[in-house]
Amino acid sequence: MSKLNQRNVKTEGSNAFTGIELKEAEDHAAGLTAVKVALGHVFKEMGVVRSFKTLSHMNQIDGFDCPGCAWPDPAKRSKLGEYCENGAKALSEEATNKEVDANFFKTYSIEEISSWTDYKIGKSGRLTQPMLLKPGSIYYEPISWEDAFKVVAEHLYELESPNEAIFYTSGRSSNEAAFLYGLFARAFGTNNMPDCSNMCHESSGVGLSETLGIGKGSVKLEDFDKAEVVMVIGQNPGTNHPRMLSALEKCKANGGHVVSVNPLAEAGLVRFKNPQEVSGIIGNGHKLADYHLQVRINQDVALLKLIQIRLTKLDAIDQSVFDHQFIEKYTEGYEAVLAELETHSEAELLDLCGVDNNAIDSVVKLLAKSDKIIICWAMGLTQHKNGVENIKECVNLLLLKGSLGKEGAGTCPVRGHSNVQGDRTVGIMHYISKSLNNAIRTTFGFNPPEVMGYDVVKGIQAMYNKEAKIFLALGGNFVSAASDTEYTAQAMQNCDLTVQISTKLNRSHCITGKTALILPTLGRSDQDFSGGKQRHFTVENSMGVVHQSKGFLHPISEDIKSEPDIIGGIADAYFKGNHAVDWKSISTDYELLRDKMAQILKGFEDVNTKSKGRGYYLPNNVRDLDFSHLPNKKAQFTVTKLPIHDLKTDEFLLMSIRSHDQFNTTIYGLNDRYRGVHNERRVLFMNETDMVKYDYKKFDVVNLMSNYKGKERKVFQFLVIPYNIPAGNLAAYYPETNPLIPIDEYAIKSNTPISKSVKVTVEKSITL
Ligand SMILES: Nc1nc2c(c(=O)[nH]1)N[C@H]1C(S)=C(S)[C@@H](COP(=O)(O)OP(=O)(O)OC[C@H]3O[C@@H](n4cnc5c(=O)[nH]c(N)nc54)[C@H](O)[C@@H]3O)O[C@H]1N2
Ligand SMILES: Nc1nc2c(c(=O)[nH]1)N[C@H]1C(S)=C(S)[C@@H](COP(=O)(O)OP(=O)(O)OC[C@H]3O[C@@H](n4cnc5c(=O)[nH]c(N)nc54)[C@H](O)[C@@H]3O)O[C@H]1N2
Ligand code: SF4
Ligand SMILES: [Mo]
Repeated sequence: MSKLNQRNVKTEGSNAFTGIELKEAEDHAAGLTAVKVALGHVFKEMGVVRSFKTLSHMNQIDGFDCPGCAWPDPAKRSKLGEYCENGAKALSEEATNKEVDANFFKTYSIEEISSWTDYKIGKSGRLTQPMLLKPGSIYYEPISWEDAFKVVAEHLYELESPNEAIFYTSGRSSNEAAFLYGLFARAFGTNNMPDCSNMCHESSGVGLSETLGIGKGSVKLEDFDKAEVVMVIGQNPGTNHPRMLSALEKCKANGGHVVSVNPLAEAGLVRFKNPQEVSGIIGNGHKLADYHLQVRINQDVALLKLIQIRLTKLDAIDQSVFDHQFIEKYTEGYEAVLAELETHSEAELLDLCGVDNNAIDSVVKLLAKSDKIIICWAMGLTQHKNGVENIKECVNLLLLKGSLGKEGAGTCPVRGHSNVQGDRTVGIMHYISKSLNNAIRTTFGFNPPEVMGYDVVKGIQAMYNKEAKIFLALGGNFVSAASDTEYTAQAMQNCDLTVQISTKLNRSHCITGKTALILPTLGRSDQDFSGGKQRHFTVENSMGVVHQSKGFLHPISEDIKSEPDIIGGIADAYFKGNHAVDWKSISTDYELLRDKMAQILKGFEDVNTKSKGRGYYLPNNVRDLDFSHLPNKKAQFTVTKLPIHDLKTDEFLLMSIRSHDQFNTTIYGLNDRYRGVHNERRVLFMNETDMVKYDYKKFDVVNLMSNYKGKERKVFQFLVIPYNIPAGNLAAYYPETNPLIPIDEYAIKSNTPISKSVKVTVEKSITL
C-alpha cells in the first residue's frame, strides 16, 4: 500500500487475512457443486426469477453472448442451459441489482473507496449515471451526458499532438463499439490503441503471424471431436474456459487422448463431471488428461525440444513419424530446426524441464502415431520473456507432424475476454495496417495516421513521462490489470484527464488523472433500445465465428448509454459536425455502422445478414493451407532458444494466476475450490521440499520481493501453503502480485508483461 500524489488513494485495499480454510484439492471440475455454486451467485445478485429467465437466454441463438470467456458455442445448444459455473458468475456480476449512483459517490470519497479490497469495490454494484471528478476533489459529482462529452472534447483540443491521447480497450466491447472507437482514434489522429490483448495473447498473435501468417488459431470446435491428441499447455480450462472440458470429454469419447502440460495438476484436466449428464451429477465423471507433464515454470521449450528430439529419432527409423510431404510442400526451415535440436543433450533438457521421463516417453509414442493433433494454450505460455518463442515451438511440433489444415488438428490459442479477438479484427491495434487504412481512406475520405502507436507498456511509460496526457478506456481496469502497479498508478495520476467507459466500479475509477469521468455503459445482457427499436451487436469467439448478441435484461438505469452511443457522443462533441464521418448516424444505427464495417473489414462483407443465427467463420489462411503471404510462400519453422533465468540461490520463479472465483481484476468470491483454498486470496503456493529447505510452516506469513536492475519491489502478507508445484516455483494470485512485475520486463517482440515468470525472494513477515 502506498500514498500517491495529489489524492491519498491506494493501489490496494486492506491486506488483512479473511479466515483461510484448506480442504482437499478437488480432483474433478464441474459436477453438482458447480451447479450449486453458480446458482448461489446468480440468485444473490439477481433474485431467483430474474436469474432463471436471464440464464435461459445466455449463449442461445437468439440470446446474448456470455460476458465471460471467448469459448465458442456448439452448433446444437442444450435446452438445460448452455453455460458453465463461471459464465453464470460473470452474468450475475454484470446483472446485479445493486446500484452505484450519485448518492453512493456523495457518501464515499475515492480515497475511502480505494482503501477497500477489489472484492468489496466490485460488489458495490453497477454504475448508473455519468460522474465527474474535478481537479483537487476526492468526490465524484453527477454530470449530464452532454457536458461529459464536452469535457472530453475540450481536453482533446488542448493537446499539442493527437499522440498525447491514449485509447485503451478491454476485450468485452462489441465489434461495433470497438470499430467505432478505433475509427475515432484514427480520425482524431493517433494509433495509440493499447488493448488488454497486449497483456494477454499478444505473444500468440506475434508468434502465429510470423510462422503461419495469421495471429489467430486455426481449429474449429468440431475439430475436438476428431482429434487424436489434444495438448493443453499452460492453461487452466476448468476455471477459465470451463465449457472446453465438454469438448475434451467428447474428444476422449471418440478415442482421442488429452495431454496436460502444466506446473500444477489443475482439477478440470484431471477429472470432469459434466453437469448436463446424469453421470456428471451422481457419478465420478470422466478422467480427462491421460498424461500430465508437470513442467517447471517456463521450461516448456526444453520439454518441447526433448519431445521433438525423441520423435526425430523414431522418424529416423522409417520416416513414418513426421509428415515429410507436408514439410516439403508447405514449410521452410526444417533442416535448421533439426540441426539445432542436435546441439542439445536429452539429459540436459530433461533436467531443465523437470518432467517424469516415462511420462514424456508415453507422450512421444502417442504423438508418433498420431497426426490429428491440436495444441491449446493460454497465459502459461504467453506471459514470459520468451512468450513468442514458446508459441513458435508449438508451431514447430505441429509443422513436423503436418497437423495443420486438416480436420482434428491445428493451433488453438484459447482467448480470454469474450470479444478480445473481435476487437483486434475490427481495428483495435497500435500498429499500422496498410490495408485497413486504405479502406478507411476510400470509404470515409480521411487519412488515418501512419505513425505506430503505444501498446500497454509503452502507453504507461508515456503517461509516466508526461508525454501522454489523456487516457480513455473502453472497459477494463487498467491500474489493477497492468504490471508494476505503483508505476502504473503514478502514470495515470500524471494525466490531465482519465475517462472510464465502464459497467462496474473498479480501482481505476479511484486512481485517476487530475480530472476524471465515469461514463456508465450497457453490458452484454442489457437490452439496447434506440428510437423504440431494439439493437443488437456482433462478437467474434475464440475460433473466429462472428455472430450476433442481443441483450435480454431491462437496464438498471435510464441514464446508461450503449458503448457506440458514448463513442459517437464524444466524436460528435469533438468534431461538431465538421468531419467526413457522420458520427451521430453511424453510432445510433448499428445496421448502418455494420454496412460501413462491411466495406472496410476483410470477412465482414454482408455481415448484417451472415451474423444472424449461428453466425459465420471469418477467413483463415491456415485452414486453407495458404501461406502465400509468408517468406517464400511457406509456413516457417523457427529455431528457438532456451530461456535463461540466472536465478540466485534464494530466488524462486513466481507465476501469477487466477483463482476459481475471479474474472481478471473482478473478484467474485474468496474461494479457489478446485485447489482446496477457501476464504482467502493472500496465499502463496509452495513445494513442500522448499518449505523444509527454507524452514516455512503451513500458514507462515511472508512477504515477496522482486529485484530487477537494483530496484526492489515488494508485496506484503501472504500465507504459505504446501502444494503440488515443482520445487523452485511459486504461485500466487493476480492482481495482488502485480506490484512485483517491473514495467520494463516483458516478452520480446510482443511486450507482454512477464506475469508468469517473476524472479522473487521470500521473507518471513514480522508481525508486531
Ligand atoms: N473464470 C474466469 N475465466 C477467465 C478469466 C478469469 O479470470 N476467470 N480470465 C480470462 C482471460 S482474460 C484469460 S487471458 C484467460 C486465462 O486463462 P489461463 O491462461 O488458463 O489463466 P491463468 O490462471 O493465468 O492460468 C495459467 C495456467 O498456466 C499454468 N502455467 C503458468 N506458468 C506456466 C508455464 O511456464 N508453463 C506451463 N506449461 N504452464 C504454466 C498455470 O499453472 C495455470 O494453470 O481466461 C479467461 N477466462
Ligand atoms: N499479474 C498478472 N497480470 C495480468 C494477468 C495475469 O495473468 N497476471 N492477466 C492479464 C490479462 S490476460 C488480461 S486480459 C488483463 C485484463 O485487463 P482488463 O481487461 O483491463 O481488466 P478486467 O479485470 O477484465 O476489467 C474489468 C472491468 O471491465 C469493465 N467492464 C466489464 N464488462 C464491460 C463491458 O461490457 N463494457 C465496458 N465498457 N466495460 C466493461 C468493468 O468496469 C470491470 O470492472 O489483465 C492482465 N494482467
Ligand atoms: S465457457 Fe466461457 S463463454 Fe462458455 S459459459 Fe463458461 S464463461 Fe461463458
Ligand atoms: Mo486475457
